[in-house]
Amino acid sequence: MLKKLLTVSLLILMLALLAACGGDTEEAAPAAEETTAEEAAPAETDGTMTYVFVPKGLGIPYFDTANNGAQEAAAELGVEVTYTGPATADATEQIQVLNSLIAQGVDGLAISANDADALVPTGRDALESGIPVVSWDSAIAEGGRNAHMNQADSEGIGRVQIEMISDLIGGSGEIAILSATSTAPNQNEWIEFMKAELEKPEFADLDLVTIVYGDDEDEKSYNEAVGLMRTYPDLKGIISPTTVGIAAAARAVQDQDRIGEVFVTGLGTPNQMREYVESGAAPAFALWNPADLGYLAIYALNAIATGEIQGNPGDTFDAGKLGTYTIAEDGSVLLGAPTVFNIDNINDFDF
Ligand code: RAM
Repeated sequence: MLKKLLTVSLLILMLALLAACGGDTEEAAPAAEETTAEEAAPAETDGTMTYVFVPKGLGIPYFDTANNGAQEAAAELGVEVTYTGPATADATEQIQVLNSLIAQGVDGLAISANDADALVPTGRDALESGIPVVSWDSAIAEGGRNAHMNQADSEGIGRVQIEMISDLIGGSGEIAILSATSTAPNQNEWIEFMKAELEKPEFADLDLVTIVYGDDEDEKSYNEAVGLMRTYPDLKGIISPTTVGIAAAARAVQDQDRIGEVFVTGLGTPNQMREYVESGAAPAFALWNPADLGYLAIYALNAIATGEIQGNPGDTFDAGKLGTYTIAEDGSVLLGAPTVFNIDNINDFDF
C-alpha cells in the first residue's frame, strides 16, 4: 500500500514538474514582450529630435538641393531630418502627408506650402499638439506656423525679374508669366510685386499679356510655354518664377527655334539652366541658394523645438555657418539677396 502511495506521489510530482516546465514555455511570451518594450525604449528616450522637411512636391531638383542643406544642418546639430512630401505640388495631398506626420508625433515640421491659407488649420493642429512648425520657401499664413524662412525680399525678387526681362528684350514688347500653381503663396506674392514694378515709368513699354500656370510639372509647363508662343506670335519674353517652369520654357523656345526672338528669364537653378544660358534661350535668371534656405530652416526649427527661442518676433538664433538671424515683426526670417546668373558666372555654381 505504502509502495503504491509512493508511486502515485512520484507520478504526481513528475506531472507537476512537467506542468512547471510547460508553464515556463508559456511564460516566454511576456518575457518576449518585455524585450520588445526594452528595445523600443531607447528610440523614445535617446533624445534624438526627429524633424521632417516637407517640400511642395517630390522630384523637383530645387527642393532636393534645399534638402541637402537641411541634412547638413541636421548633421551639425545631431538631429534627424527626414524628407517627405506630396508626389505633386498639391495642397490637399500635402495636408494628408502632414496629418499623418502629426499623428506620428514628430518633433518638428519645416514646410514649403502649396497654399498659404489652406495649410493654416493643419499647421495649427501641429502647434496645438506641441509640434513646432516653420515654413520655408513658400509661406503658411500667420497662425499656422511659428516662423517663415524667406529666401529673399519678395519685392526684390519681383523687381529683379522685371529688370532682367526688360534688359533682354530691349525695354519694350509683349511679355507673359508662366508660374507654378495658381495657389502657390510664394509665386503669387512675387507676381504681385512684378505687376507693381510694371507700373513704373521705366517699364511702361512692357506689356504683360497673360499669366499661365504649369503647376510645377515639367510637361504641363512646357505645353503652356508652347501655347504662349502660338497664342501670342509677337511675344518677346516669358518670365517664369519657378525652377520647373523656367527650364521647361527655355526648352520650348529652343525646340520651337525661337532663340533670339523669345527670351526666357525668371528663377532657376544653375545646373538646370546652364544649357539654356549657353544657347541664348534664357541668357539671365536669378535665384538664392536653396541649400542655404534648407539649412536655415532646420536651425530655426531646432532653436524653437529645443526651447532655445519661442519663435517670436525679435528672437535671435544661431544658424551655424550662415551666422545669426532675427525673426522680424511679421514672423519671417530673411535669408539674403538673390544672385543673378548669366554666361559670366554660371560656371561658378553647382546646384
Ligand atoms: C520651384 C518652386 C519653389 C520656388 C522655386 C523658385 O522650385 O515653386 O517654391 O521657390 O521654384
